[in-house]
Amino acid sequence: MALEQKARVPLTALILITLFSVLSCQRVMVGKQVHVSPDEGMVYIPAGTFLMGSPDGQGEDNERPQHKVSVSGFWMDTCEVINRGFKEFVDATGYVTDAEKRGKGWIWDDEWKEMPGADWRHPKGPSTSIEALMDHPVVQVSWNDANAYCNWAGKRLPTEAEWEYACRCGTETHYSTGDTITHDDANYFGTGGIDPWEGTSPVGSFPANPCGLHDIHGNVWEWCQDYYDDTFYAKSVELNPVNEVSALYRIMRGGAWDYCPLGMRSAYRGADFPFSASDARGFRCVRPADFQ
Ligand SMILES: [Ca+2]
Repeated sequence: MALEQKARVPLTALILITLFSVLSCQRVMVGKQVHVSPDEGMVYIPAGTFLMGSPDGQGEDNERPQHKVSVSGFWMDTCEVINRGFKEFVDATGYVTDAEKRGKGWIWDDEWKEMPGADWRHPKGPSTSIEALMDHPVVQVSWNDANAYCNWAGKRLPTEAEWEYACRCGTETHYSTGDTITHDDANYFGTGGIDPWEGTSPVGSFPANPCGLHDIHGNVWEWCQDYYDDTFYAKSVELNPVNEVSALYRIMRGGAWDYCPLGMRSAYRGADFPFSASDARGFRCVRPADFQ
């Protein structure tokens, strides 16, 4: 976690080793006339090819070399998984999260600290609750927890390539909004524009990217399937790459409410231990196109 703390400072980031959608999302999707699955809250991302990572001279070392990647079509949650959805999972299965087992979770409170009693029901510690946050993304979930939820929902975590492909949605700029991003586009550190939130925001509070995905930049970090390897881009296959070689960290993408715009770039790669949970980490799931 010290690595994430370090990565909050934009220019130090060597590597950032450093359900169920709410109604607002469904309305936006219909308005954009995108494909909507029978399982509401997902959007179809058609197969295609894109340039993954950052070109020479841009981004972090671990974002290069920029390379061509082809991805098969898949369905993706339009929004990050919310507390209401995660509660359905826990109520149905009795699942106990890593933070609950460990009795603590990381929180941002002007500095990173490991808070006893922080878990998904108590995002910042025992005195806090999710009662008024049911449409906010679930946080204090580890990679293990996110993976368990997706499996229960008949889905899986996106690969890092699927995530970046869907985030870019045809764009080659730093963000899906262009080379800049503002508080009218996403929830990140501080407030301004249509972003009054010092913490998480209700999912779908900001415009979707061109593929119909909300909060793909900001709000909470999103766990991805891959193990983290800072040199993976130099050796990955072109079609549906995923790093399954065991390593210490798992990938997370997209930046969060506590983070600077740098970490929200489409190419930015975060990572942490698969058991680690914080009040800025969440996820969304995908489903293969041929899923029946
Ligand atoms: Ca904010």
